[in-house]
Amino acid sequence: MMDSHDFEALRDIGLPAPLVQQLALLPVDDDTRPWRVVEVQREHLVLHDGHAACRARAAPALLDALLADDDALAVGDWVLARPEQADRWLLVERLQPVTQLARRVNDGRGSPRRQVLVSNVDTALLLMGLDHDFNLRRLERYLALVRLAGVPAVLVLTKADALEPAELARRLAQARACLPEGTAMVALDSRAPACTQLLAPWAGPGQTLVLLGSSGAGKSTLTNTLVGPDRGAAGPGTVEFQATGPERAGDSRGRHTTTVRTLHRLPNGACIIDTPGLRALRLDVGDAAQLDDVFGDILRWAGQCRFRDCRHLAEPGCAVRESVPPERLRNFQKLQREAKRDTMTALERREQLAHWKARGREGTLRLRAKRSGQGSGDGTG
Ligand SMILES: Nc1nc2c(ncn2[C@@H]2O[C@H](COP(=O)(O)OP(=O)(O)OP(=O)(O)O)[C@@H](O)[C@H]2O)c(=O)[nH]1
Ligand SMILES: [Mg+2]
Ligand SMILES: [Zn+2]
Repeated sequence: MMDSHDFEALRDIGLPAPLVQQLALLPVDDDTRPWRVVEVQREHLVLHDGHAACRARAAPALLDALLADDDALAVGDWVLARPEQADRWLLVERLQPVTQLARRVNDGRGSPRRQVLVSNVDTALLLMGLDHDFNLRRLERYLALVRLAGVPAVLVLTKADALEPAELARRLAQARACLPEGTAMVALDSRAPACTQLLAPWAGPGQTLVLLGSSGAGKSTLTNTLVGPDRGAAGPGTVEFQATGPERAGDSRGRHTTTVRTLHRLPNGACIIDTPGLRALRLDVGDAAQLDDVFGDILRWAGQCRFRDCRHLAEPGCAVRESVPPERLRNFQKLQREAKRDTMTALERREQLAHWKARGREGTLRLRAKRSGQGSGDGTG
């Protein structure tokens, strides 16, 4: 077992109590030590132990075992590694994450694969620009992502400096209406030092935050602001300055400036993970019913629909359609369809395909019959 000194340094970079217990139970020899994954590159990983960083590669057996479970290493993970070469470590074990944010991505072979975005985060800051980036349907998707992972979210509306007061108030009210009860919301200028104060309630010592949002929302700008100008004094951690994207004339959409997820330390002992803007966010829903929890208002109104099995499409007496904004309802139904498609088994998928093909054939036959019917009608009439 490791001495308490090491635990203290690890706690400094966010090691939570349940994982301290997991670590204490693992057989650790003199060489094998606990680390946190602070960066995942295609060819290597960067680990940190609270004192210093090192490069590592993952043991193939570990990668295979994770892959078999639809799982993968991610920034924020706690791992065990031992020295392999002078300047490289071998990652041999991954501790079971307390939380994991994941999406589904198409791997080009039909069924979408689960991709882990980050592990072991206490709070997700969902960044959305109050400018052209402002999109409530996308916000609902992000809210669902974090809710499915059981991670509390804070909506951070950036570029508050760019709006007239009346327009600002209107957008704040719209965003507020989309948030589940109890979800906090702040509006700020990511470049302003005041961000540190505004986000302090979620950035206490030992806390890990992740920044999520589309490209250009201001994630790297906010990371730099929170890490502060005194980067060296922030102590160990990846303290490189995060490159930020240029401001574009006409619109302020980003250009995918950040390409990898990286964990940074804040001066007060919290950790923050900067991420690249996601081009597509397909939810990783195990069961479509899980979405009910994200759209709690829809579920509540559904209890008052006239028909018990109301699908809120065209049924009379539908309380949901009367009370929920139509775009929100459509988004909910779209996410449900996606989730159902993703959770279909290969057999169900084949059956559905066969069904549609048969419908297509029937349609063609009907069309032909109609045409030939018309043809004969012409001849006799
Ligand atoms: N006026 C204003 N500009 C901002 C604010 N936040 C970010 N910006 C600008 O928006 C541009 C994009 O910001 P980034 O921090 O690079 O965006 P990002 O979310 O990291 O984008 P990706 O790395 O591409 O995912 C930069 O030019 C920032 O200076 C803000 O609150 N107000
Ligand atoms: Mg960035
Ligand atoms: Zn209904």
